[in-house]
Amino acid sequence: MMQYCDKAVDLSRHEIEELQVERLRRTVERAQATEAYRDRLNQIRPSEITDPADVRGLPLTSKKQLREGMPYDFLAVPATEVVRMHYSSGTTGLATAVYHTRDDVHRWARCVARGMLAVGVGCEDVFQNMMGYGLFTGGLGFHYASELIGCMTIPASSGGTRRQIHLMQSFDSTVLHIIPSYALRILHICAEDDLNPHEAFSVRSIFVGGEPHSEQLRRRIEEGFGARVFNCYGLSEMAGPGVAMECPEQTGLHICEDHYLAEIIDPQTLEPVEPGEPGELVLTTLTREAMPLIRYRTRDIAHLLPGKCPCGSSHIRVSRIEGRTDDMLVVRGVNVYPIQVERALLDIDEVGSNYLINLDRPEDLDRMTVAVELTQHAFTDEMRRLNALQERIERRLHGELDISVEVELHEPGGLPVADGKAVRVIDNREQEL
Ligand code: DLL
Repeated sequence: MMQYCDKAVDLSRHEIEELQVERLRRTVERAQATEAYRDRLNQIRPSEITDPADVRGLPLTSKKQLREGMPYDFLAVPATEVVRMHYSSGTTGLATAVYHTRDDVHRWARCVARGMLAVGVGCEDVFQNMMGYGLFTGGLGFHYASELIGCMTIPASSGGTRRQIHLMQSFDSTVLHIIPSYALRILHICAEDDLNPHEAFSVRSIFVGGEPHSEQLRRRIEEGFGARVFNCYGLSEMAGPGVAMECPEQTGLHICEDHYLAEIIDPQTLEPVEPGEPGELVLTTLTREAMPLIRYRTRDIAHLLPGKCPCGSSHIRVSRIEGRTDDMLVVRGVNVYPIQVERALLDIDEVGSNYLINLDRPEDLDRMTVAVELTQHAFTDEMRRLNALQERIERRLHGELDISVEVELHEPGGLPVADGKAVRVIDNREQEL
């Protein structure tokens, strides 16, 4: 089979910026035709946009506005041109729909394919897609890309862990796409079944994304499978996976800058942060026809990594997602991000593959309890050592978070596992007020 190739990956900085200006003008024109943006953009003359930074003169778009504009206020094409919709469940509030024309679907596939090609995926690969197919974008987003490249594509979807393992063994899957917390679940089942993934599987590359995860979690998956793990970022509002993906250097994720214009703003002042500083990632679609979005506030916290990557690509890199503006917990007045808990826990060898943060408020005082699964080996240790381990984990969490935390130790597999994205926090404080 002829290898699919993507020329946009070689664009120079100058070429990228030229394209961005041209496409931003076109995006504003398209948006001006929608109910949602008509009034908000009526002062803007697209021809006066001469630099990508001019995007800052345009209004921001929030999830709340998307919700208010449901079902069709953001639609920029006649309904007959829409070939697909996805629906983002969202952990907070009502879901929102995103629409695509046929070309939108193709462009989305090309963004994902670019990231897959960058790390060496080719038509000889067997690609097992363990992300949910359906309204969630993780499954279909990679499916079309992998077929474009010419991989034999296994649309395994999520769940059914032993069937997944059976498929990996039967068809010698070489590339996986998986929610990171679910990858640990697979490793856990392998351990239960006495299966050594290094010997049983032929996997060499794994794409993970869809939920926040730490570098420590990536390393655990890499070691467990004996494969390289590449981070892939995206959100339904921007199509889905493929907004930004890691290259073999693994020093940040390259944004497909010919399709998305990225900014980082201070979520409080809404002003741009200093280059390289963390803040809220704001994205503008540059090529989407059906549903152009201008300066969409992702609520994801990250920083941009200016400068050329050793891989040669001029597409700017964004850091791993460091948290969300809406997942910050305030515990006894201290700001805590769930990802900090993960970082601290997974540095400890005895900690297994799952954890859960519980918050409640007995006697009007916030209490944070972290339920931690241990490895089989650690869990069967004598009581005295388990007590010492519990104290060690509590001290480590205190060091990372600056608040005292109670730790409960659980046996491997003892905590609930979600079918899709992991549920890491149960906050019962509101009900108790
Ligand atoms: O999760 C799209 C996706 C699927 C991306 C599969 C990558 C792989 P949503 O369901 O709309 O779309 O959720 C988007 O998930 O705003 C982030 O908070 C989080 N997220 C997605 N990818 C990553 C990642 C998909 N690589 C929300 N690292 C986003 C951290 C991620 N968080």
